[in-house]
Amino acid sequence: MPETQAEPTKVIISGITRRQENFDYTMTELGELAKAAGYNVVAKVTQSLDNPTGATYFGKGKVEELGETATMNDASLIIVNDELSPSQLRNIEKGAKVHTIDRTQLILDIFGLRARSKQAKTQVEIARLRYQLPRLRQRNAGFDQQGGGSTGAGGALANRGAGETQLEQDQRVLRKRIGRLKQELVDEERDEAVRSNQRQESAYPTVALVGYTNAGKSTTMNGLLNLFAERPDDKQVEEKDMLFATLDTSVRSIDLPGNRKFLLSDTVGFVGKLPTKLVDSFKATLAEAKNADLLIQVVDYADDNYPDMMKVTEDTLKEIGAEDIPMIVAYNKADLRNDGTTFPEENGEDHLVYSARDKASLQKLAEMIERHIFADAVTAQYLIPFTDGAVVSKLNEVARVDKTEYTEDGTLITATMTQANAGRFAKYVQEQ
Ligand SMILES: Nc1nc2c(ncn2[C@@H]2O[C@H](COP(=O)(O)OP(=O)(O)OP(=O)(O)O)[C@@H](O)[C@H]2O)c(=O)[nH]1
Ligand SMILES: [Mg+2]
Repeated sequence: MPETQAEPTKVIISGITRRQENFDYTMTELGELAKAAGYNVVAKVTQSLDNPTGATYFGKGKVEELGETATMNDASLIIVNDELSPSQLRNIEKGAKVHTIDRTQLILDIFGLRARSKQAKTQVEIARLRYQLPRLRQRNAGFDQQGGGSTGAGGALANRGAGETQLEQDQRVLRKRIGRLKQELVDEERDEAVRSNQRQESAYPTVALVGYTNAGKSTTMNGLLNLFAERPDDKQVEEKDMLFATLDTSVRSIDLPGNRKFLLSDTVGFVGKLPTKLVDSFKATLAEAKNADLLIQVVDYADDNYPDMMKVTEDTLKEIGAEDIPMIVAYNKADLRNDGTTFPEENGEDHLVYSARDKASLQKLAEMIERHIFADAVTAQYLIPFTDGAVVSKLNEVARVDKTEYTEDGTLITATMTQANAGRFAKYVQEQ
C-alpha cells in the first residue's frame, strides 16, 4: 500500500510477453492501475518469454536487471503484470532486493483505497484475506504488516493451540476472520435484499449500467439524471478519469415522460484479469446487475482495445450469472473518435453509438431503454368505483394515463403500463 506522503512511491512496472497481441495494452493498463493506487511509475521492464520460469517468473538476468533499474530510478516497488505464486514473488524480491507485488495485489489495494460503504469495505477485506491465506509464512511477522490496518489478528497470538505451529495458528486466525466477515456480509445482504424487494414491490423495471472501468458508466448515469431525474436534485454519482472510480452501486430513479419510470443503477467497473476472489466478494454489489431487467453495457469506443474490454465484460457477466439478461451495447465517447464517426447512431435494436456528454445521445439512449423495458406495455380501460379513490391515484403514479372519464359507476380510465403493473389492476379492467 502506498503511504500518504507528499512524494508518491516510485515503482517499476514489469511483465512477460508471450507475444500476445494486447500485451502493450495490458502494460499501459498496469501503469494506469498503478497510478490509480497512488504510485509514480518511473520505469517499465519487459521480457519476451514463452514460459515464465518457475522459480523467478522472469529469467534470472531479468531479475537482476529489475534490481538495477530500481536502484537507478530510486524505485522501491516492483509490480508484475500477472498473478504470481508466493514463492515467485519472494524469489524476485530476493534477487532484485526490492519489494515486489503482483497485479492481483495491486487491484486489491486500489479497491481497498476506494471502498467507501461498509459493504464494499467488507467485500474487499474478505478478498484480501483470501489472497493472503496461501501466502502466510512461517515467521513471526505473520500477516499483521499486510493486514490493511484491520484488527483482530494480533490478539490471538497468546492462545496458540497445543502442537500448533506459528503458521497454522496464523492460518486459523485468518480463516476465522474470513468466516466472521462473510457472516457480516450475509447480514448486510439480508438488509439489502429487503431493500431491493421493496424496490421490486414497486414494480418499476430495473436497468443496470455495466462495463469496463472508465468506460463512462457514471457519466451516462449523470447525463440521464440531468435529463430525467425524478427529483431534479437527485444526487449525481462520481465520474472521474481514473480506473475504479466507482465501487459502490448507486440506484436512482429515472422518470421518462408518460409515467415511464425505471430504476437505474451504476455499478463497479471490470478490468482484465480481475481477481476471481474479488469478483466473488463483489457479488453482493453486483446483485443489482444480476437482477436487472435490462443491462446497458457501456463501451469506451474511443479506445482501440474496446473489443478486448467487451470480452472481459461479457466473461465477468457470465461469472456473476447475468449473461442471459437482455442488453443494449452502448458505444460511448464517439466524440473522441477522429474517424468521422457520427452519433448518436442506432444500429439495430441493441446497439447505439453515442457520447455520454451529448444531450441528443442521451435522449436516444433513453428511447432505446424505454422501447426495451416497456416493450410489453399494455393499454386497457379500467373502471374504478368512487369508493376506491386510492386506486385512481395509484394508476396515475405507475401508468401513462391516456384518458379519464367520470361515469355513474366510477372513474373510467384508459391507461398504458407494464404487464407487471397491469396485473395489479386486473380486477378493474373493462372488457371492450
Ligand atoms: N470525451 C468524452 N469523455 C467521456 C465520455 N463519457 C465519459 N467520459 C469521461 O471518461 C472518464 C470516465 O468516466 P466515468 O463515467 O467515471 O467512467 P466509469 O465507467 O463510471 O468508470 P469506473 O467507475 O471507474 O468503472 C471521465 O473522465 C469522463 O468525463 C464521452 O462521451 N466523451
Ligand atoms: Mg463510475
